[in-house]
Amino acid sequence: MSVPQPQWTQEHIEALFALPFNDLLFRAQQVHREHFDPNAVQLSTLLSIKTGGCSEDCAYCSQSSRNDTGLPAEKLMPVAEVVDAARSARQAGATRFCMGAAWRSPQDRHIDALAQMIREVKELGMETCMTLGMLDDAQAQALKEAGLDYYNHNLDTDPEYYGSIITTRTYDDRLRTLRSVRDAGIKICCGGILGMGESRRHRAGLIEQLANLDPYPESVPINQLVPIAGTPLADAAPLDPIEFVRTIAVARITMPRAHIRLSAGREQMGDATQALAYLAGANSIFYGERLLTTNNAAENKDRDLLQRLGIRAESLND
Ligand code: SAM
Ligand code: DTB
Ligand code: SF4
Repeated sequence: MSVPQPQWTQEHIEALFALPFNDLLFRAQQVHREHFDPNAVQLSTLLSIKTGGCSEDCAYCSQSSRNDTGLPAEKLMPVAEVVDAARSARQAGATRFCMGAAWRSPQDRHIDALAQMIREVKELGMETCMTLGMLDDAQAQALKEAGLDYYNHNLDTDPEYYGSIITTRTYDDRLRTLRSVRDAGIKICCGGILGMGESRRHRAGLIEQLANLDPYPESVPINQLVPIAGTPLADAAPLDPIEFVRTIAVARITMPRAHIRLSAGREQMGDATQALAYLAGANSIFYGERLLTTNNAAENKDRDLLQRLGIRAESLND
């Protein structure tokens, strides 16, 4: 029987957030060094395999059909195109290929094609990740049988703030999908978005939810909102970069063995903020010119920054 992990209370997490910045970063860096090479970063590349026309009402998203963003709805991409993109990502140095679809949940008729994508990307020697919306037990099981390594499904924000961002699926729906993914034996990639007008208490609440998942996710993407014209959050006030870095540090301390991914929003972030985020314990990034529907930091800029920081890219043998 596995030993239950310690529970993080809201008070404890808020106390971490309130530490003097240097004390918080020092603690985060200590925890980081106990579990990881502090000078290594894991590279994942994203591909939108089914873009736009989504039925959900996520207030941040370019792909919701309820948001007037001018993004055309597309069909599921053919397997061969997905595998070509994965090959290019591998060539560029990514070890994991993350395939995202703008669905509330996949339909059973899609599962064969999705399984084929997983098998062929794995044959390239890459880790596979998918994010397709809500899954039931049978769908999670089918993806696992095809060899899926990770499933991304974010909690996005604090349960209390959640209702002002999304109304078409509940927090419990999300937790149920995470349970199906866990039960199928797939590793979990689960995080959230900062800079949606939430308060520090809400940021602490998101970390509390993530850290108390038992076990906590293997991979935790911390996104900074990419404001999209035509969405309700288009004009959200930008988040203080120091607060962003604090959140990374608290995630590192509360989820010591997780890869904490500096995710969306890096294109809009200065080098110094990213450097601080690495110091705070971030050890994974999305790498490649595109996220799903928006631009990512350019590959040459990333290589340059990592080189200036003396950080190496993880290989599959790490
Ligand atoms: N449709 C699926 C779902 O929502 O579960 C999968 C794709 S969805 C685009 C994946 C995640 O991307 C969202 O949960 C959200 O955390 C993140 N995301 C989407 N739009 C974003 C934006 N404009 N800025 C930052 N993160 C964003
Ligand atoms: C995650 O947490 N962030 C990624 C991935 N999981 C699927 C998506 C970021 C999307 C940013 C906005 C866009 O490009 O549409
Ligand atoms: Fe759809 Fe996912 Fe965008 Fe929400 S985040 S609108 S579920 S694609």
